[in-house]
Amino acid sequence: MPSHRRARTAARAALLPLLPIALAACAPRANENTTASANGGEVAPAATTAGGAAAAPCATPLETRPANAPDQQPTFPEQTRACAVNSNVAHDVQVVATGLARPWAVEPLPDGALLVTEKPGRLRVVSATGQVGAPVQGVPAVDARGQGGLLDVALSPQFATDRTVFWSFTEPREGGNGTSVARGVLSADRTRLEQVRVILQAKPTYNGTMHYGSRLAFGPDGMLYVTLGERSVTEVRPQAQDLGSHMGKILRVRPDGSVPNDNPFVGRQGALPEIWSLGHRNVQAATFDAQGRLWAIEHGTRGGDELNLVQKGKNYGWPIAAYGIEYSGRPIANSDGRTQREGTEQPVYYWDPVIAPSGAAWYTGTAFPAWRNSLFVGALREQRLVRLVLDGGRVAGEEHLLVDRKARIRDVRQGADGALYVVTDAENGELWRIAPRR
Ligand SMILES: [Ca+2]
Repeated sequence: MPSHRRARTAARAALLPLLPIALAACAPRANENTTASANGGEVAPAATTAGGAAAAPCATPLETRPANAPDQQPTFPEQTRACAVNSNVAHDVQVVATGLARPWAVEPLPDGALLVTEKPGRLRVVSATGQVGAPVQGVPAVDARGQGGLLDVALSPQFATDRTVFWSFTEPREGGNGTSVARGVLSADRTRLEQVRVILQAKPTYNGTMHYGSRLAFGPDGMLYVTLGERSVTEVRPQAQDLGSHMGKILRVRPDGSVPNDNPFVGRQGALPEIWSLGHRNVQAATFDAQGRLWAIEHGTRGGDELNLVQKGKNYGWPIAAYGIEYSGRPIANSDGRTQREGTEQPVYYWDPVIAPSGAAWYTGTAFPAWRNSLFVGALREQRLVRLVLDGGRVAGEEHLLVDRKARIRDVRQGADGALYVVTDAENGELWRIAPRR
């Protein structure tokens, strides 16, 4: 958005003489009682410090509530509490379908129908007019206890010709369970999956019910990226730093599950070759932008939900460097309270207080010109759809949509019609279509 960038630069230049005042107003504690700007689409200038502790990002941040972790500071000003933006986009929310059991993912099909996973283990086709089909046959059994179940679903990049579907799920195994990925061919009548086979099994098997990840995203390189969790509990979370475990990793495999030769840890003694990046907590969003870059969002502890730009072989810190505090209120056990550590990457953005992010999509459609190149993120705990505006690799603005609906948003995807599709996390979950107001 060049015009937007110009406006921002001009605004920053105009405000330069006021910078000391802005800095004073931007001390993080002072933000708690300020009112977010509710009008104007402009992004206010970011405050920067001349060395020393980083300032809060913005004089009018959207988030003004007390932090979960009040003692932590961002590493750079735009890393948290972005400026409030208001796109003033008139949109309608159409309830396409109801009665979906804990829907976890929505994946638009080319003809306007949608695939929806239900966490208890069912995959359904919902027609463009909202008819919910019977469960698609051929889905292997899942362990649906706790956070487990049938999770993400993705179409093959060649779906138009190979009709192949990929899905992630909590696989019941000897001694516990684990995140696995399967593929199958959707029958022409869309009633069953054929030639089903599991192509990836995250190791090791563990006997728990939390932090499975998992989103699936195909990159422009044709590879399948799989996000995972670290199974949450203190005894296993250090495996997020262990290249001999898939826990807390993002993996990259060919569509048949085999390992590409150019993965970063191929040939390293003791390393699992599927690993693309490490040091993640529980990654439930993954989406490629128009430049082919992978963005992933993970659940943090209190005060530590993260947006990361995921790069080959990089370490994203968990649990040895992380924002947030333990649910007990203590510093994160394995990090000694450190938010930075050499050899680990900083998140592009973090939410404090947390929103509990799940599902994300870069918007590239034409139905909402004002939303082009925005990153949409579903929020469970905060029950809204978050829109992030990025500028130069930093978050320049944040807007919250669908707030009045008070629903946990589990996934968001863009349809072929340029509308956004959302599923809500509930026993009686819903599928919504967000389209321009007519
Ligand atoms: Ca991190």
